[in-house]
Amino acid sequence: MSIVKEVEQANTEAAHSYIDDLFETVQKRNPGEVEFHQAVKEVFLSLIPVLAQQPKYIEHAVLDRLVEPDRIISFRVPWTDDKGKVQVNRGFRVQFSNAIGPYKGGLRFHPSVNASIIKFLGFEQIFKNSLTGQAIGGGKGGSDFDPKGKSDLEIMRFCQSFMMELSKHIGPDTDVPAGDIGVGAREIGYMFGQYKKLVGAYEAGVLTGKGIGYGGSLGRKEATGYGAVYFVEEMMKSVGLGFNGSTVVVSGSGNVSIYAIEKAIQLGAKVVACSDSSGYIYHEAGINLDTLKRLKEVENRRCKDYVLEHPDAIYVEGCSGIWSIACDIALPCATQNEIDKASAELLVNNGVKAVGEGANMPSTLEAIDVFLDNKVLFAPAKAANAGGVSVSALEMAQNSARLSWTLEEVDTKLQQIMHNIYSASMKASETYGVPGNLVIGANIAGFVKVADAMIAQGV
Ligand code: NDP
Ligand code: 2IT
Repeated sequence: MSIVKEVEQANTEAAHSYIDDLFETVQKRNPGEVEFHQAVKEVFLSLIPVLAQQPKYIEHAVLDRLVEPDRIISFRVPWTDDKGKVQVNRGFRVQFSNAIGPYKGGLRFHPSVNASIIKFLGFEQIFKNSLTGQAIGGGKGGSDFDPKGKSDLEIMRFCQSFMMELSKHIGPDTDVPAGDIGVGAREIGYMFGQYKKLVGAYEAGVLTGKGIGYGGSLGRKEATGYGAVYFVEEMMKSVGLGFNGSTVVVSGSGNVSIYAIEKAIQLGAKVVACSDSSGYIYHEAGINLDTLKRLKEVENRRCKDYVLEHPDAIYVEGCSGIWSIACDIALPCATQNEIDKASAELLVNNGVKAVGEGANMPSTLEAIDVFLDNKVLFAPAKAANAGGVSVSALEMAQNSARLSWTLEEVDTKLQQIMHNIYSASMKASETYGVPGNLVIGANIAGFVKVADAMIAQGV
């Protein structure tokens, strides 16, 4: 064994034991936070090659610092429902890292929201945002508020109360929230209105995903779904495949799913299934996007109702069965851990060629292994769904410059950003000896920029 190899081997062992010890600390310090542990574990395992080659990251305790958020804000959100009854929810904002820019990341309103969920999302956002090449740090927030079945006025009162506290911690150069599950343009509008009133100034860049008429960016609504499809298309092109002529399954039927479906159809694919948390629809002839958009974006109805208008489609109760449908491309765009090992095996056995994660952490670690072991082209969330936050950063840029770009300008920039993310992730995978492994490549490419900034800025 050459001296170089021996040094490398020793460093790899050092990296392994550093990661093992630190992961144990993370588990002890954050008991029961299983989603946060999962997100940290994936990043840690991916970083072993770079830690082995660049011991400076261990010496400067970069990861020890990164797993501890700058701060976690947790607060009471009292509001009155339409019956005049007082309701209390819990709000969160986790400001993880501002090493390369103001904290940036969405707000999620869903009954499952807790510290673990917000921390996993905030931790991943650090690396995702770095990958975009834009100057944005990592953060995330939300509430266990359940928007389902709430009236418009209840949503407004909740958003106003949520912003009463959140407003103390955010600002265009401090922390810039946006949407996520359960938070779209309506909720951002109510929160922006309240923020404006509280600070007494028109700080357009404090939130992104705003309505087009008051500082929002054209193309933000479409950005995550379109971006994911652009990314998967480029990944598939590298082996002579693509969306054209492919059969696609997309889980979820919210913001990310709808625009992933739209772009996939535009590229010549047939999208045969989508879902909500109650069940999924299978339409062999191809999902009718006009119907789906009207049901979901205008009428706020359920997937089940789609078959009333398309009797040749079928509806099945329970959302996880969607992965039993044979497809060339699977785009999980609903929520975390929606594809487990068994679902991944089903997809592989049915011949899936590519998987693109539109949602955050939709595949369990075991599911990712199944895809990689079976040579399925796999586009990890931090890379594939970064289009949303990228256009959010473009919205911030437009707000600062007090101008608005056309849809074509924004879309061209989005395509370029997704291409850059793909190239950077591929390049990192090659540099660190795992060519084509985009999980490792994306994590390393995102990490290096943040880590170098942290070292440059001192402890
Ligand atoms: P939406 O609220 O618009 O839609 C969410 C969709 O997923 C709905 O169809 C919802 O069904 C379904 N869903 C949510 N939770 C569950 C669950 N626990 N089990 C099964 N289905 C569920 O959210 P988005 O489309 O904005 O977000 C979807 C995913 O994409 C999330 O993981 C989010 O973090 C991620 N993401 C979003 C970005 C954005 O710009 N919006 C950017 C990057 C990532 P139902 O209506 O029944 O609840
Ligand atoms: O997970 C995500 O990247 C988002 N929900 C979008 C965040 C943003 O700031 O646009």
